[in-house]
This record gives sequence, structure tokens and C-alpha cells, in this order.
Amino acid sequence: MIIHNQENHVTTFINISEFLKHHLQGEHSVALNTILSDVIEACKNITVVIDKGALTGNMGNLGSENIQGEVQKALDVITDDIFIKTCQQSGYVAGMASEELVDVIEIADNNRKNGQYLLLFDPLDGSSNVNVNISVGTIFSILKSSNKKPELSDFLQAGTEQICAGYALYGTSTMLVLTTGNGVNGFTLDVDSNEFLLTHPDMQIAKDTQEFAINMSNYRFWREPVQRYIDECLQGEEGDRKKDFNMRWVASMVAEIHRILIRGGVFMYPTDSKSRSGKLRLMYEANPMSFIVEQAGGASTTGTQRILEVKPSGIHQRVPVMMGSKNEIERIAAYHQAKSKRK
Ligand code: P6P
Repeated sequence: MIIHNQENHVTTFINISEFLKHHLQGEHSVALNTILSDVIEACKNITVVIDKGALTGNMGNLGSENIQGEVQKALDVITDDIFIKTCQQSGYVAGMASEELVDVIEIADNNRKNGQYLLLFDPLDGSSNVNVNISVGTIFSILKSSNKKPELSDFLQAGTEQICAGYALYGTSTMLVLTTGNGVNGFTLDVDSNEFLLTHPDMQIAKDTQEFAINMSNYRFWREPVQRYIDECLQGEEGDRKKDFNMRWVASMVAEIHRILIRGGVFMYPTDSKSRSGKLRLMYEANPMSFIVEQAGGASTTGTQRILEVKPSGIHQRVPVMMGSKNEIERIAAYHQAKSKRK
């Protein structure tokens, strides 16, 4: 328990480990408590590295490419190392998968004596924003493996199988937001105590919104249902929607989804004629964020299917992503359905 006293206004906050002791119930509670304490430690360590910014000389590119064919930043590799080293010794994590590594990571026998959980993560989402000082984040997802010595096939589970998902947002403050299937809760890192404190209990996404997030430069590549939805938003009060819309695009999914959790909105990275299956990765971006969004009362679709029900075919598989305020996402899905009927 931490007490903040400002101008004689005393607020008491519960820290994340106290919260998890009461919040985690059921068969996975001991394992999750242990795994999450390592994830929390990793995010605290990443915060330290991010906060130093250019002082550490880690702002540049490595000249290498990751499995995604994206130029790797020094911080991509540094944060990936932090996450792996911090989270591989709990005895519960039997395997890991990272955006930065081609293959799944096997965990040594003596490090998985307690159980077999799988930890999938994007260690630094939006890393191209780091050298321009815009918010970035870490996204993680936890699955149960049926195999003590997990292989790739053990990771390829639909998003509905996740037992935990969360993100760290390295923004104007560092926050950790997570769900274990019983609502969504947000914690702010108190730099004085180096503790994550519960500041956003039971986060809920507004069912309606007047704010959309999409990279408009791809407009000519989108399919008709997406162009129709965005056109109507841009027509504002004079158009069918009879209300004006606002647009945001941070180019950092964690920052966009966090904003949507706070004030509603839709986030869209649809398929386009450039990248047929979309840009965002299913296993460690779309699935964890969809779990969080749905647990907060929102919705998440590929346009034609609930993202959490997509059957994975590869650990780095990409999917089209549209998630956020439920009523808007249902409208977008209806436009896709209407288009498929007209074929
Ligand atoms: P674009 C970051 O690289 C990311 O994976 C997401 O975090 C973000 O929403 C998207 O890509 C940004 O893509 O094409 O606008 O650079």
C-alpha cells in the first residue's frame, strides 16, 4: 500500500503484487503470480533503458533485419534480451516466442520444473518511435502448453485460449495494463517506490466514439468496406453518420489501444493491396490486445472474423486488425459482410 499526499489530499494505492494476490483465482493463479512478477520486473528494467533515451547511444539501427523484414533497432534487441533473461527462470515458463526471433525459444529442463506455460511477446512495439521520443510499449500473452517440452505447434492456439494478456506503455508515465479474463486493470509505475500502483481499476471502453486511428496514407490500397467507413467518418455531420469525427495516428499500437481504453475509439490496420494479410502479428500483438479490448467491453475483428477465433498457422502470422468501441467495430464488420454479399 502506498500513500500519496498532495496538499493534504491523501490517496492510498494498492500495489500490483497485493492486487494480484486477491485478483488471481483458479488453477493458474500460482503460476500467473510468479510469471507476472517476472514480466513486471522486465518492464521495470525496460523502462530504465527507455528513459535514458539517447544518453545510452542505443537510438540507432543495427543494420540487421528481424524475421518480419523490418530494420532492427538496438533497443529491439536490448529489450528482447531483458525480457528473455528476466522471464526464463520462474520454472513455469516452458517456452517463449518473440517478435524479434525467428524460432520459438526452448527453456532448459531445470527451468521448467513447475509447469508449462508459454510466454509470447513483442518486446518493443512501435520501436521506430523511440528516437523521436514518442510512446512505445511491450505486449505480452500467456498460454498454457499441453506439452512439457513445447514445440511450435503448442504455441499455435487461438486467442480464446489465452489465460493472461497485457502491455506496458512507456509514455508520459509507465503503465502496465493487464487482463486474466476477469476485467482489465491498469497500474502506474511510481518512480519513488518503483512499484506499479493500481490507478485504473476495471477499465471499460465506451461503446460509441467519434475518434478513429488509421494510417490514412494507405487509403488507395484499402478494400471498399474500409474506404466506405472512413469516407463516412470524414463526411462528418453532412454525411450518413450525422456527426463529426476526429483522427489520431501515433504509429504505436500500445499507445493507440491505451487511448481507446481511456476515451473510446477505433484502431484499424486493415488488409490492403500492399500487404494482403495486414501488417500486425496475430500471436503477440493482435491476440493479446483483442483479449484486453474484449474484456473491457470492446470488440475486435479481422473484418470478417473475431480475431480471438483465428486459428493460427504460423508464429509470425499477420492479420488485419480493427478493434475498439463495440458499436463502431460492429458497423465495420457489417460493411465487410454487405460487401461479401454483393460479390
Ligand atoms: P505504420 C509499429 O511498427 C506497429 O507494428 C504498430 O505498433 C503500429 O500501430 C503500426 O506498426 C504502425 O504502422 O505503417 O503506420 O508505420
